[in-house]
Amino acid sequence: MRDQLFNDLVAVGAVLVVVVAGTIALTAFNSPAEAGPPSGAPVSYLNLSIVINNTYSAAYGGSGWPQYTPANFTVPEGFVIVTIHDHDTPAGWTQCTCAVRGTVGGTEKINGTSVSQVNWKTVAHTFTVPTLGINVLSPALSTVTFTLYLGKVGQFPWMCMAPCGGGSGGFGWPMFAPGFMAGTMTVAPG
Ligand SMILES: [Cu+2]
Repeated sequence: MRDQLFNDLVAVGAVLVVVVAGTIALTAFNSPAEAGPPSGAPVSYLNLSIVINNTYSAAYGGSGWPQYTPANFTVPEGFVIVTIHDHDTPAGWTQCTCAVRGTVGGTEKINGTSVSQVNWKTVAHTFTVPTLGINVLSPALSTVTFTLYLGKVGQFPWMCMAPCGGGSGGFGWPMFAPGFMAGTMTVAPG
């Protein structure tokens, strides 16, 4: 009887240790300090710019339209550190939930400061890959960096979800236009 009670207590203790250790491990993984790739891991780099393309202003009645350059690109599997140089102004996107998703650590750095949530008033564009659960917010006139872990090869469409186009509410061209606010990220074997 007494031995059974002792064994039960040991079992309960073991479960508690596992739960506490797991919580500590998860907390460590989510902390901004762990937002980059592990030290020593192979890393690739991807540089994107969001520029104002004036070529299309006459045809579409605007004073230049924002364009991701490049919009179609290839990166190897594994850890990729992405930089976005955003040269545009805010989109005025009041409906933005503005939560960073799908990056290593669930964060992005805006001009060197790590955040998991972004002020909607600053947001000009997003880099969103629905099939990979990636959502990064790009504030106006900023430099954004974040780390992705890409675990499978293939072609993954990305798009900008901020209303950065013309038309009512800003959801007109070039929103979702391939080569401007949409494209394909190809993940090649590492
Ligand atoms: Cu956009």
